[in-house]
Amino acid sequence: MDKFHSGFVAVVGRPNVGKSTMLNHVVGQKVAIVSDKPQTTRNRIQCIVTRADAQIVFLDTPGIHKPLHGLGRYMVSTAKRTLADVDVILFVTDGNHLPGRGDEYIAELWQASDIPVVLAVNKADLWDKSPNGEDKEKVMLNAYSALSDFHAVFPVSALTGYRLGELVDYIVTLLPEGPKYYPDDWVTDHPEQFIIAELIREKVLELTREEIPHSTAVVIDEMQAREDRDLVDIWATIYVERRSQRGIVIGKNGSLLKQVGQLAREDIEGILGSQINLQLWVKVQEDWRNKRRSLDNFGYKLDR
Ligand SMILES: Nc1nc2c(ncn2[C@@H]2O[C@H](COP(=O)(O)OP(=O)(O)OP(=O)(O)O)[C@@H](O)[C@H]2O)c(=O)[nH]1
Ligand SMILES: [Mg+2]
Repeated sequence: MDKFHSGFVAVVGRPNVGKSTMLNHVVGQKVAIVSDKPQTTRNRIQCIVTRADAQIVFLDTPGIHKPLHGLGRYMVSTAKRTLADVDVILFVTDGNHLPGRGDEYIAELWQASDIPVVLAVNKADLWDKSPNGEDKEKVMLNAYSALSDFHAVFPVSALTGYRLGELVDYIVTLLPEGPKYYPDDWVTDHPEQFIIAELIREKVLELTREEIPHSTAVVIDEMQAREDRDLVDIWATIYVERRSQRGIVIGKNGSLLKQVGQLAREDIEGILGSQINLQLWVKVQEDWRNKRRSLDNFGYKLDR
């Protein structure tokens, strides 16, 4: 029998380039939340792909940026530390824009290591393929390839799935022989409560703007299955940083909070496979992004 291959792949890049979208597509399920706002992912999120010949554990990371507060420092540190102990690094970039200082900064992070780095230039679906269109593909691939010494370069689209299969096949060739770390049907090793809190946060991100998405944290207070019927009660609290934000998240007559609850409920029911009753509260935790104890309580805890 052929040998089984397995290993860990750090997925890094600037915020908003499509790392989480890509991993959800590869796994075939929403494991990591996604939004059109930068700095959506805050923790390292495992996305597990198991095939007959291999198991790949992708580690989705927060977009690397210049941090302005304690939460940002936690996020960037999480992303950087993920680079240390993996078999492959997958560098994801936005092929709709030329490389910037942020990409250059990230490409320097692995200069001293000998871990193979694969470049995925994402959002290829936005390239103009008309006969008279400029050859954006060539321009972007050349510009990003010049940032570092890459093992391979793939133009991909996380949205359509364009060439993602090839990318994954290639990554498998870089993995060592190894065991199956997780059972076949696992897509992540995060507890259900983590995913549920993230899905609620995703809906707040989707429905709000400016500072609110960044000021929001979600905590599951309690989760309990009813004994007499197929229903799970979930109590969760959405934390914001200021009173004015609380009003916005609740909305006129509670309308925005209701929308958050409805959208989140649909997603959560899909994951749990049972009906849920979701009760949401909104509370103010002043300036929590700069307070160590709040960061710890919300799960943004660095080993110090
Ligand atoms: N057109 C297009 N849009 C994409 C593609 N991949 C991702 N996006 C969009 O880009 C935005 C950011 O996607 P995310 O997956 O949240 O990006 P991320 O890199 O995980 O961002 P952070 O978690 O903030 O670091 C979303 O609006 C996605 O729909 C793609 O291949 N094509
Ligand atoms: Mg993300």
